[in-house]
Amino acid sequence: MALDPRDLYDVRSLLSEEERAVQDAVARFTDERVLPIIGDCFDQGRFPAELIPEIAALGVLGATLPEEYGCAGLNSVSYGLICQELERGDSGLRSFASVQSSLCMYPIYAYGSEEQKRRWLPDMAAGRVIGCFGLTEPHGGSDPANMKTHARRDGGDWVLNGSKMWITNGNIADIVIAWAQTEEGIQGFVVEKDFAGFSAQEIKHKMSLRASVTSALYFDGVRVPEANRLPSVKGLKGPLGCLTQARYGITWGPIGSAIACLDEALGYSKERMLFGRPVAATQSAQIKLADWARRITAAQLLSLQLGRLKDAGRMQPTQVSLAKWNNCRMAIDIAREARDLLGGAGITTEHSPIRHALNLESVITYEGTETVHQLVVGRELTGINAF
Ligand code: TGC
Ligand code: FAD
Repeated sequence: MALDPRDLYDVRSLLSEEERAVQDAVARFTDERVLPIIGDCFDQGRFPAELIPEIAALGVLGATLPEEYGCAGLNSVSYGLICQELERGDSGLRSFASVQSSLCMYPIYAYGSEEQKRRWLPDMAAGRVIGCFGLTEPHGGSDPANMKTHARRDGGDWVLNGSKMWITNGNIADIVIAWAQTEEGIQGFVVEKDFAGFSAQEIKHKMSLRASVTSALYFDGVRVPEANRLPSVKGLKGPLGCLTQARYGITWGPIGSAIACLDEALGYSKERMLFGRPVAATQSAQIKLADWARRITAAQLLSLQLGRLKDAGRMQPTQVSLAKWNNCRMAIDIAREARDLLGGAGITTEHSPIRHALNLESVITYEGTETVHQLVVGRELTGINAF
């Protein structure tokens, strides 16, 4: 029996029926609704916001949160498969879903009051309220402990001043999960877009994640009621706890990008006739294709085991760092090499590898750069903090 080039080790046989059904539903959405338009969206620098209601209807937003808040109550492996299938379409769509689910709905769920959960989560699951996550600041995203944005108490309210940089969804968001330094340490606030003194400015001229909105956020004396402070966490572990959730999903996403590139280069190299034979008949092309399949297979097994550990409540941040580092590196290398195998045709958005390669420049940078994750693993092994 021929093996599936997208899944040489039949990892799919390790999935439950529900996990397969989730994967199939999102795969269908990507094939039918994303792939036909995404090259143009990337060209035009446009996030396809018209797809948000369909994404929400698939149960993607806040997928792992409980049904009592309007969410799908899926397990972490299903959430990973969602990320993989969305990113097979484009990293921008997976980014949208990661930010909404892991960086905005998760902190409201994990650190918010019951009232905050009931107020925001059902509307966020339905895509009626969009969130963004403001942690990174212009002077250095890798070191969020050096946070300048601050909030001070003023009567029953808080007053926020500062700015955030490189914020996904910034200009389309109804709420910001904004992290600010306070006298009691870093705290999270839900800033609503029409609060006086808040503004967002879209970042233009991006060569990466062009089908995604990225913004700078400004807080100029923004008055935030106490009811919008996330009460159950203080300190850097608040935002870092959200990053662990999002980074977990990002270990799966680039597998989708890499599969898209393998698929496309495989098809192209079988058709492209050079020196009287298909490019796929050359040893150098086959070695490349085989090497990509090897790296994709390893990444699939890594993320699946990570997901099983997460569902068993045993996942550690260092394990997430290793998988985020490995899988982003795997995917960006494959996307670049697939672009090469397509020759000149590989430089336009008619084919996906260059789009994926450019997107992955962001994916390997955000949610902790490759260096940050290497140093997290190094710290775990040696017990020495080299940051
Ligand atoms: P450190 O001393 O290690 O830790 C401070 C406190 O946090 C706890 N902690 C974590 N908790 C949960 N998950 C993690 N991954 C955690 N890592 C640390 C830790 O236990 C401690 O708690 P406590 O109770 O003892 O206070 O902090 P550090 O300053 O040494 O951290 C170093 C470092 C470099 C690892 C950290 O600063 C870091 O991860 N930097 C990278 C920042 C980053 O990834 N930013 C991402 C911004 S969001 C984004 O990019 C969204 S893109 C989304 C999209 O579009 O898809
Ligand atoms: P810097 O931290 O300035 O890093 C510069 C270089 O220094 C990197 O190569 C880094 O690896 C290296 N470096 C850092 N520390 C060390 C060290 N100790 N030793 C050696 N080298 C080191 N942030 C949010 O808060 N919310 C979002 O929604 C969001 N979305 C994003 C979307 C996009 C498209 C992009 C590009 C970024 C987004 N980010 C977001 C920001 C992202 O998390 C940061 O870009 C990332 O954390 C790196 O921070 P920086 O860009 O300031 O780089």
